[in-house]
Amino acid sequence: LDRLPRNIALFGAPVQEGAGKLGCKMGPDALRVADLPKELASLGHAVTDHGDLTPEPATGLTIPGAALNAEIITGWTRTLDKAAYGALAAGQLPIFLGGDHSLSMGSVSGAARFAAEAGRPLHVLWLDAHSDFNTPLTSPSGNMHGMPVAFFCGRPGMDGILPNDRPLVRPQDVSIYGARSIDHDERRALREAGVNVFDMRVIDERGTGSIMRDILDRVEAENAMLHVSFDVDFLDPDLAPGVGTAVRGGVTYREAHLVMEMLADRGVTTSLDLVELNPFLDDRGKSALLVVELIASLFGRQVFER
Ligand code: HAR
Ligand code: MN
Ligand code: MN
Ligand code: MN
Repeated sequence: LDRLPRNIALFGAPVQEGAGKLGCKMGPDALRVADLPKELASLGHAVTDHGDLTPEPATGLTIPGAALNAEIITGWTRTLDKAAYGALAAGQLPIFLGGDHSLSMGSVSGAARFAAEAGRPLHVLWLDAHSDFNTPLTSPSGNMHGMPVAFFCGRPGMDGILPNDRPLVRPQDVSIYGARSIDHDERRALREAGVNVFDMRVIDERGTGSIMRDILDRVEAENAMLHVSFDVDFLDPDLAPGVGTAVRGGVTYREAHLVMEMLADRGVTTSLDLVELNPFLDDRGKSALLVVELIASLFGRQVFER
């Protein structure tokens, strides 16, 4: 087991323009109120909260198709790409407190840029009810929180947001875990690209332990870096109602803890997003508190030391 103390850098990313409902911009503060920094520190990690980032101004962009608020999201993507790269280059483990899931366009791209320079592959574990593999040409909504996986895998249609020759993530290095809402064109594109999709039916059938073991064995075998992107709607909405796009039939309390505990056992996580928490839709803070509890498991809290 690897439970070394980490140098954790927290960055708030109060972006909500990628989602169809307002409220995600309160996410970073809700996670702070739920005591995320203190929980991480109590596990022995060094924690620095860098406060909230602000998006660069970005204008003059033309994106064909439906991409709502594309200039604001572009600004955030450029800011977050730099923050992720900079933190990793400084030997830190960055945690991005969202904010909607469009923020991963930047955080994952920055991690991919760092990994490419370090000569290591970047794997992505995408914990989500959705697969977020739309482009402006396939999106039924135009909401950019449904597009980040497509963006960092280099699907066409989002030119100019970051340099087109940037390091990408290989689709076969992405594992989507917890999916139960995939659009028609998205499904075909995921299959053609070779993204690993663990939908709820596969999770029911195989169980969390077997799937996570396979994902983590591959990370270790390839000496890959691992970006974990935690969309709160991967959890069942009875447990975590504070999300804008709830889909029933989600991951249970124990399944979610087991995902985190197995990640902690391997110590392979190198960067993390906490996204889609919408405090306006929450029930007395219960979703924020559950996220903090799960992140404590990811960073080493155990029921019984082994
Ligand atoms: N697939 C739908 C769309 O693209 C819904 C996307 C909802 N996305 C999130 N993030 N909440 O996972 O519009
Ligand atoms: Mn998502
Ligand atoms: Mn989602
Ligand atoms: Mn989605």
